[in-house]
Amino acid sequence: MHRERLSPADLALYEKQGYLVVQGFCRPDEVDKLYQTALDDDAMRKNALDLNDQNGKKTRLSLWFTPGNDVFGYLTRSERMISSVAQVLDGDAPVCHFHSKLMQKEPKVGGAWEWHQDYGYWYKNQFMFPDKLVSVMVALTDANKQNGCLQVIKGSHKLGRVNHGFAGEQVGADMVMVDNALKTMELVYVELEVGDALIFHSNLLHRSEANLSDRPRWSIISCYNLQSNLAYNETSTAWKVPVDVVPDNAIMDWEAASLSDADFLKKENDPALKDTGWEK
Ligand SMILES: O=C(O)CCC(=O)C(=O)O
Repeated sequence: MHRERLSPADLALYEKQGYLVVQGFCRPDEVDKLYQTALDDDAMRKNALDLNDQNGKKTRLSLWFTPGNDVFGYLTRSERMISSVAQVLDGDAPVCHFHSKLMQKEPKVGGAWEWHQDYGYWYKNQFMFPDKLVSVMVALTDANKQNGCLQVIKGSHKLGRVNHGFAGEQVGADMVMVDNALKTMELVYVELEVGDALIFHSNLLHRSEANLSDRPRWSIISCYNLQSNLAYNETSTAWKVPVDVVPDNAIMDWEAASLSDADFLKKENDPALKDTGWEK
């Protein structure tokens, strides 16, 4: 059994708001190593996909499924990560890693994300239980209003799944429901400092604006599932494989592989991406 990282108050906040910020989740030296790897690793760059927002700005991401023996694998498999995720998912099945993505929102050109719930996408993969899916965003650079930090509607995970259709080339939530939600629920700009983590429920409505600043906004978002939560329409397999947990010091102390063997998402290999506007 892992050490419990989140307090009862943290868990109560997650349950009430649909999200939780954990300050200083990663130390500065760990973030430096992760960010440098993100910049330097050829595989990460070659496997980046561009997604157009409604204004034609491009949001860039690299997405892979199986967490490996690279520094990102060590972060996503770390004891601190998996114990926190196990606490919020609150079940008796092991935690599995669905996928991770490096979000690369470049100065002036990094595009917006329309309002959506992650489960708006994952429902199409036929995952059964949205409560058993969670995302963890770790800030590799500061994220603030100027560079297009994440915005959330506090408590919106309690709405249940909202219909999603296409918004530009992205999948977006039904704006009637979003506007209704905004009449009574609070819109929060989740500003993060380097190394902070945002843990958020798969039904939390969120979006982000374009990065119009002259600073990059990079982060890694890792998504987790409980093994008992079956997906009936998902071709990747990591989502049902228990994470092989590594100690927290692996990021700094263990020898790290490159991401060249990672199973990156490729548009041409994934029928689910056909016609969705994903560009290699
Ligand atoms: O990083 C962002 O700005 C938004 C990402 C997002 O909404 C998502 O990955 O679901």
